[in-house]
Amino acid sequence: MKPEEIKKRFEESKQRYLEIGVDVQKALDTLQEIKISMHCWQGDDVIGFLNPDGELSGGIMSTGDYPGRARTPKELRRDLDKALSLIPGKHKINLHAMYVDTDEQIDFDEIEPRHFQKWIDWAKERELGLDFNPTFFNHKMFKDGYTLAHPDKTVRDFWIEHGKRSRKIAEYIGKELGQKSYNNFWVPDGMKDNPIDRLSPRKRLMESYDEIFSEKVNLDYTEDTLESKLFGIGAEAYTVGSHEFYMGYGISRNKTILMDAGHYHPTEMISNKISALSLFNESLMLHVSRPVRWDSDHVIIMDDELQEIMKEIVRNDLLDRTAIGLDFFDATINRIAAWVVGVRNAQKALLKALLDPVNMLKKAELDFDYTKRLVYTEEMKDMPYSDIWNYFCLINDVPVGLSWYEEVKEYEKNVLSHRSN
Ligand code: RNT
Ligand code: ZN
Repeated sequence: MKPEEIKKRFEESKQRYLEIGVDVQKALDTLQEIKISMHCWQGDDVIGFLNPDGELSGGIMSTGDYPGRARTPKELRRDLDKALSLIPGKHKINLHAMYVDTDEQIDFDEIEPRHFQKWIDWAKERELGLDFNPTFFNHKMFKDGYTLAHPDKTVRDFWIEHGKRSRKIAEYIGKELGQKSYNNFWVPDGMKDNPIDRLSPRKRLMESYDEIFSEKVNLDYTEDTLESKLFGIGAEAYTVGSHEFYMGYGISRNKTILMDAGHYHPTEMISNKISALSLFNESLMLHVSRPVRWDSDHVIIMDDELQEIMKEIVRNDLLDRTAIGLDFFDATINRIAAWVVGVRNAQKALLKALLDPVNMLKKAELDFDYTKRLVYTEEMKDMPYSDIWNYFCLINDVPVGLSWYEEVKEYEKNVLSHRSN
């Protein structure tokens, strides 16, 4: 489509939204400000650079052998640059401790801000934010299914030190980049079969966290978040850090709770949890993911739950209090396409939510006019949001429609296909 055509369609569609009381310009201005935290681990199948020959452990699994996996920080940054050039707006990259960029031989209990300086310089140059995660997997000290909840103090202490250091790094990143670096704690600890003692590991996990968080960090620069889970491969019967554990921990310790869309029972939706949590937590972080029958971390598509999540954030006025991160890893498709589809979908779902006549719908509901609520929400599904989206891409100088895919194919031909995995 030519730019004139895109603009013409935009003007026409804008008019249609106006007729039902929706201010399209306001929606676009809001969307422009929303940062998505794009997870770096889609680019290399969650392997990292600290222990690149190790096995992926901790109950997470990336399947597929599509060529072109990034094998070095340089390759990963190049791939991220490519993906970001096809996504409208300014965003954040979500790093894990295992993505260290250094020639020094270091372990998780030795990491320091300087080991991430190259990432920080790269982000600074591009005005990107960086979020962070301590890595509690892919390592020999992930022992007997445990990290912070291990019965052996030596194991716990190793990971406690790692957790403490990760907070210093996130604080440094936030200060350097002038935007807050969310630091997310997720541990895989659990048991394959039914435990006798469910309580003691949870008590140990709680005490390990208390120790990690006993050191002060500057909250202008970083914020700790805590991610729960229902089960993982090898921890099918029991996960120490369950939802209730983290709800209790987060609320009693004033820590931010992170909800991953794949970490609940199959019919349990995080969209229905956001409003309740928002009453008790100052802020909230999400890992927007797509479970297919289990926590499979598929690329997010424009399904009902993605739209419902974004609607909840928009309708409840939670944009300023919700950090939106993505979490999926598919190694059966082009990894850059996976990022682009995922981030663009997150943005499109947000745009759709922003283009709803929310005030009118809220009023209809308060008036018990559920007929009107149903009629309008169904009609909204036929509204031409894609004309607004295309215009948003145009003014952000990124490819409109399918043309981004051509660029990814070019990149695959020229760059990715020359990598041996
Ligand atoms: C695992 C969690 C966690 C990880 C990343 C790599 O089940 O979802 O968020 O995916 O930390
Ligand atoms: Zn997650």
